[in-house]
Amino acid sequence: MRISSALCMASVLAPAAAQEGSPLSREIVAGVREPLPVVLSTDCGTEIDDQWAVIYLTISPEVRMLGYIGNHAANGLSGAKARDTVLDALENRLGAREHAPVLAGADGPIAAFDEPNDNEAVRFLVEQSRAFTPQNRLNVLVIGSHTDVASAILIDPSITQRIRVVMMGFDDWPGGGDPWNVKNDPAAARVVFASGVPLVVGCGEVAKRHLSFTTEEAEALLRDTGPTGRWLAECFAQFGGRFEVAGRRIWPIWDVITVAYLLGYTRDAVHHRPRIEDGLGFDHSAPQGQLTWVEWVDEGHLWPDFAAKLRAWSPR
Ligand SMILES: [Ca+2]
Repeated sequence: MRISSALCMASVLAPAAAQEGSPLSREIVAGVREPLPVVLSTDCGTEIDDQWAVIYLTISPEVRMLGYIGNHAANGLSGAKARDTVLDALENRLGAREHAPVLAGADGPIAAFDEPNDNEAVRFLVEQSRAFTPQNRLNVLVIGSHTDVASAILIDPSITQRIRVVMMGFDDWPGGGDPWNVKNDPAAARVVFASGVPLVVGCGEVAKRHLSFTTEEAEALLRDTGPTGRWLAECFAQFGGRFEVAGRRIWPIWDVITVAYLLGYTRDAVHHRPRIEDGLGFDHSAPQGQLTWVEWVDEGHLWPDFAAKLRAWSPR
């Protein structure tokens, strides 16, 4: 897990092109539903995948971005650095002149199960949530640690009636385990699990199975999508991490599993909600409600949708 975005070249403009519709976008165009309100909590700058999620959400007409929160990670990433990396993706790489607020969240984990890390991003999240209801929830996408969403829950427990959390984390079902997002603040993840807030989990195993590319595959997807897509492909090529799977050298775009769920490109199952053990495995002996687990991603339609939106994007 290393920071690589700073090595990549800047980009500014992307050409317009015809845009294909996702299942959700067709519903929105048909007036069946409104764009989905989203606040993103991200450790952008940890790796290369958060930038894909930031950009995909921002260019999707199915989504109404209300804010972006940068949060800490174990490689020394601070809330402010994550915020600045989001701003770089939005303003320098995507060329967005107007965008939702981008705030710095916590610089480290919560100190205890009942001690929030109070900061401007947490207050922002609580305030944004006030416009929502149990029937019309704000989607909080968590693609870093849980510190800021857990702190919001601790400061105002009633927020669990106004948001749902869609997170990337854990290795797999039913084992649990986690190498990064949950590990970076296990107490915060336990707060979220215990709070009863509606919860969707996209795990590492499913992301690896459905959202992985070789360098050549990423290049092929993005080469004709304009400067933003070419920058993402360049970052992917420069990033050092690769798994060897069946003779292919691949790396997953982990965090996009949350965007895939939001846009309707996944299948999922409802399970009981386990407790998180000290070693981050799942304890199934005393469930605390339910959760939704993403089991499959329709990458055959997801990635063309992303590429079409990049081609259609005009900086604004
Ligand atoms: Ca991330």
